[in-house]
Amino acid sequence: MMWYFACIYVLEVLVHDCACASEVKRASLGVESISLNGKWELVNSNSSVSLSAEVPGCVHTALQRQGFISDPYFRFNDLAYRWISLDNWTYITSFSVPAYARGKGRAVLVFEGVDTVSTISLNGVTIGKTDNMFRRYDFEVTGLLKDQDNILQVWLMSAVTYASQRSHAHTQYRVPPTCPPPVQKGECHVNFIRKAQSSFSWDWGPSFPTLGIWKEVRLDVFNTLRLLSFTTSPKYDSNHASWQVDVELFFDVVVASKGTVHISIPLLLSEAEFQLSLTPGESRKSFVLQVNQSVSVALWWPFGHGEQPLNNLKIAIILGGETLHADRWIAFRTVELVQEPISSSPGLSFYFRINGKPIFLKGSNWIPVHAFQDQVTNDMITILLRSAQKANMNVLRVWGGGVYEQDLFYKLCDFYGIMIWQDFMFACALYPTEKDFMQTVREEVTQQVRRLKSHPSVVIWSGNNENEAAIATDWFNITVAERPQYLKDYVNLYVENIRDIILQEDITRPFLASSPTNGVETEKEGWVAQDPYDPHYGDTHYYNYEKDCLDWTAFPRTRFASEYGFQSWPSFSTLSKVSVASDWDFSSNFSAHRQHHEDGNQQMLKQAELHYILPNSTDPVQRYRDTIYITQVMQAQCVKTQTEFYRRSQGDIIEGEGHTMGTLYWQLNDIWQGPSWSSVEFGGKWKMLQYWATDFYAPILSVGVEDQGNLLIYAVSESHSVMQKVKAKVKLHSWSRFDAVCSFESNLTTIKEGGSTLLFQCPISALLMKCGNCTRRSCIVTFHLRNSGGEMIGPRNHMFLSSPRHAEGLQKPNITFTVKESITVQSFAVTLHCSFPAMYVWLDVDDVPGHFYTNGFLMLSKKSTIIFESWTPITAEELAAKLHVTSLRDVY
Ligand code: BMA
Repeated sequence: MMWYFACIYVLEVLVHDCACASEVKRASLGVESISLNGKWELVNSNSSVSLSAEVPGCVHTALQRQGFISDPYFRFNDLAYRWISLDNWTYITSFSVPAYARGKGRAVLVFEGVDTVSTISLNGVTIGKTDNMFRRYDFEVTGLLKDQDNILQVWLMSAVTYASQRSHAHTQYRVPPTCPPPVQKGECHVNFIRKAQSSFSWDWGPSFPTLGIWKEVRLDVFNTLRLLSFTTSPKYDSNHASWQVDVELFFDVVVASKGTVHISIPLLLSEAEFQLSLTPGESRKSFVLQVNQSVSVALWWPFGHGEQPLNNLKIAIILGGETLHADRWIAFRTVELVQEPISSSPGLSFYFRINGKPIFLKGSNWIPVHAFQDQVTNDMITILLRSAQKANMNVLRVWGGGVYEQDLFYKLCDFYGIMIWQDFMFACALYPTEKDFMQTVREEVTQQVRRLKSHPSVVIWSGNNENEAAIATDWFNITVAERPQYLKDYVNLYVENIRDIILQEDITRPFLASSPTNGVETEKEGWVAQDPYDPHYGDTHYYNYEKDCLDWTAFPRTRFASEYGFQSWPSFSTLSKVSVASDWDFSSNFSAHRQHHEDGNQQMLKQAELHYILPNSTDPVQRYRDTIYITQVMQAQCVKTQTEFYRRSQGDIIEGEGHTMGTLYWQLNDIWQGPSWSSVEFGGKWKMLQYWATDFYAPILSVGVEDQGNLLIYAVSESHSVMQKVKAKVKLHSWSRFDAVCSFESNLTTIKEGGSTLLFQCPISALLMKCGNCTRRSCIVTFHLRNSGGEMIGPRNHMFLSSPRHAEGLQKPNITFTVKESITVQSFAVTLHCSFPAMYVWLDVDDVPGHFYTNGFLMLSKKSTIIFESWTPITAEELAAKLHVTSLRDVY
């Protein structure tokens, strides 16, 4: 499995992390923890299925591991195993409690995460119920414990049945949508349960409404008190040019106590001591540590803009001669979301200022890594985040239809400089607002904000995904008479409750009620704007599969593109793990089954066909592989064109639109092996888009466009200070020969910081006239930037003068290759030879984990060497045996 081999990366981080782990150390202050993780018993409702099951875990994983079912991701198994989620299941364990632990004054059973609806009993006594997978639950069990054979039972109700019952009990008015579209083959009423909304199916994922105990379970016993959690919020005082850190400690107190709290940041020579006085019950204590002004504080920057220094903040709580220690990484940075008038444009700006500097956000959207969250490994998270950073991303949006990610995710983002746009988990639906629903949501939001707010990577909270748009643009056929009720519920949930909690818990970050939204304009309009997609305000989501994606004039020149994208199919090696030979056809039942987006397969082919000749091999498997390839070419080219348009629009205001300051394409990762908008496949393999993102997200970039018959070449830079002089080198290449037909260069021009600068402009007709026999069809334009010293700056780029499907002179390139070990460990030099220029040369090493330095490239010389970095030990011969090379002209 590809994921497995990322451990080298995890090690790098864990070594970094172990010096100051952020966990509260429990075995102090008399708090003892007994872990109840491990093997439990699991039975279904009529006891016809009984097995042992790992906790943390879920029913599907247990059934698979014990051989009751095969891989749920295989072929049509999502349908075959639907029964699992329609049944109710009970987890049972028994445990002993040593005398010293039973002697403690308080005993609390802590469930870090139950998925989702359960009734929990200990020794036959019901101790509590759960209804929200995003919450931690603490149940008082003092006096209920025996020395041996304590029986703990967690009865889990089918999430599907529960959601349906709740929806039917909601009789006053409907809360749409009822069911997902049939193409998703999912379950109904997911908006009635606080569970990953995509677990009932999504347009990129299967329906696996899991049941389980997905996070750890333990018994905490203590006499005096326990520390529940603590948070740290660095704040900058611009008047005094100084930093302070607000520290909050959350206690569960049994016996009134007095003592002291010592807080320090050793590296910054900053410390302070505070008196602590606690009375029984839950208690929240706030302290402010002033950072020593004589020490200079190194700021945390998003990736590409500076370093990510992390400082260890230590806490010692001294009570009655005992000391409780806790520590965590903290970092210093400020974040502002700037929404202010822009000259010559109606509306408002929408951009992030980090440490006082405007930052263009480059990244993508993050969805759940697996349908079975207990199977998500550190390696999977690490591979994906490393992949994002390697592609020059500085932001990811944790999308609201999945889960709040695990701690490691946010720690790695702190470490890598990846900013997080954090949605709350509500998506593409309206939600009920009954008292118990709201109560559980309030607890969820409070807990999650307290868990995540200490991470510098988190830069914004956002209430939901597309629910403002759903009301504004009437996705659910709501009548005029019904509308006020839904508006009221919307404001109640996201504003009066979620925003209200944010204002109490964390005012150091901006909050948006939804995405897309018009920001402050939405607020003015009563929290549901007339048109949340208005390009003059806030962020937008934009999808159009029918229009020619190479026509940049069709894209809305938005302030901030938080979603846009195109689907593609994952590679053959990824798909073949969950399919059989008869599935390997684009018109097979399997191909239709895995496609959860209405007309998705047709849309991909139609878009591809605008510019490429569709694969026509007579060998059906070859044609299937080639079709996968062409969908990846189309996706990479479409997302590239749109992203370059947005990056180029950073400094522009054209007809009142522009000043684009963010691009997060939909979507980084996949939940299973199926067609989707992702750039990284399930298993961690990079699609062509991921390779191309490395280039279109480069810090300095050349962008070429055709505008009214002119070729324009821009330099786009995100740098704040380095004013560089660059020139564009432009070449025309014929498809039929290796040497450039002619070349041009622009004047040396100073490029604008944080914007785009036009370097080269020429009518295409004039260009072609100067280039011998070149026509729009027979030649392609390539270009790159050079600085005054002649060094190349940023990646090479290219532009077509006509559709590649009309390329004249393009011939089968007859690519051959050799593979040699290179000087660095586990990297290999793949040398390619071709007899004609080749377009979109794609190197595929099957399921060998690793990545190439570049891929999906133009090969305009006879020989080219590409490095492959392997994440697993492999020999050059083995790699060569797995290597498969395709180019555009090879598929027809
Ligand atoms: C957006 C997202 C997701 C969806 C994607 C592709 O609307 O928020 O809901 O998966 O589009 O359709």
